Amino acid sequence: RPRVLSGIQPTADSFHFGNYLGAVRQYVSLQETHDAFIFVADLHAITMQHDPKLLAERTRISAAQLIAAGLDPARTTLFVQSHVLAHTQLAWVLQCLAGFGEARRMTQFKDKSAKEGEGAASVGLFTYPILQAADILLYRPQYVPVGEDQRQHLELTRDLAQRFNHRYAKTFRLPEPYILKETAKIADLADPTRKMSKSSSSPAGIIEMLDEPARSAKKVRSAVTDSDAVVAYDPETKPGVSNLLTIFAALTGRGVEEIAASFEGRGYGDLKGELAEVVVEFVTPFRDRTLELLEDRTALDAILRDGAERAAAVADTTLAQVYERVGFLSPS
Ligand code: AQP
Repeated sequence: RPRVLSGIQPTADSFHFGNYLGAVRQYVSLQETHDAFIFVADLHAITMQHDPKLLAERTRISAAQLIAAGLDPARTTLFVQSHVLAHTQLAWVLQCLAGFGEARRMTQFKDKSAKEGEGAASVGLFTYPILQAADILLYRPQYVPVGEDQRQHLELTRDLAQRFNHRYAKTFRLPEPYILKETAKIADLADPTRKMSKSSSSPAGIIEMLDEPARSAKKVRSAVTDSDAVVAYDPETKPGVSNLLTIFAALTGRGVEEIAASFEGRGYGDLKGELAEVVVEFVTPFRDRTLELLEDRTALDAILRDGAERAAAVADTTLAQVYERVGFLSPS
């Protein structure tokens, strides 16, 4: 079975629809046909200022949401990034291979550091894509399911893998991004020209999977659209309506054109009303299941412990090869 790997950060109390539709849903469907490794990226979560009292809890909440979304920990190796030490160890080797200039070109760093000013951003935020490259390369996956915003980081990962293979010996597989066109970029409901994002969306722009379903329904009903009142799919000229149709299609398994056609002669109010119902039907059981999983922390922690053991068995083998090829003296 081909292998896939991906991670998600525990930086909020809930995943949002962008995380779910852009990434998590693909993890769940890919586990049917692939050997899947999915981790909660807690090391990445400290690259920006964070509250240590919340991090462990959010890590558990993230794992519970992944299981509630349909990940089966018996089939998928589900683990916490900081539990597998090889991630930071390989990251160091890759940092020594990466150019300062190429790391500087990463647009996510530019965007995220712009808020506080580059000087105030952590070095960890700067080297984040290199840790991400280590996360991926350790497991030698064929595919990495992500949203469009991660494409550039995947390119860097491939460049570093190629450089290592060329400089030392063929060690890493070059992974391909697995990006589903339809849901690659879920837009902010209040500002549909931007992506839905936990750090930059306003509360009205983001649907959180664990929010009160009635609140999410209200956000859908107040989503920003446009003034021509024709339900049609055209992301260029009608980003708001098209985003609603994208979410509608993803949650129902229907096509955007077919949904748009079913609203012929009706207005945006009808589209929003029906989508609000679809959203409530979808998030209610998801939320119940997540809360139920969080009630048994011992069971959840045991799943993560088992996942970390399975992950470390793979990661440590790769790291040992890397250390040897780089020329480190073996401690034994
Ligand atoms: N709006 C989105 N549309 C589609 N996919 C998205 N992803 C995030 N936003 C969208 C995908 O979700 C996965 C997990 O993301 P992450 O945990 O790395 O968080 P992120 O990318 O940092 O998520 P945010 O909300 O965008 O956070 P900020 O605002 O901090 O940047 C990834 O595969 C991502 O592509």
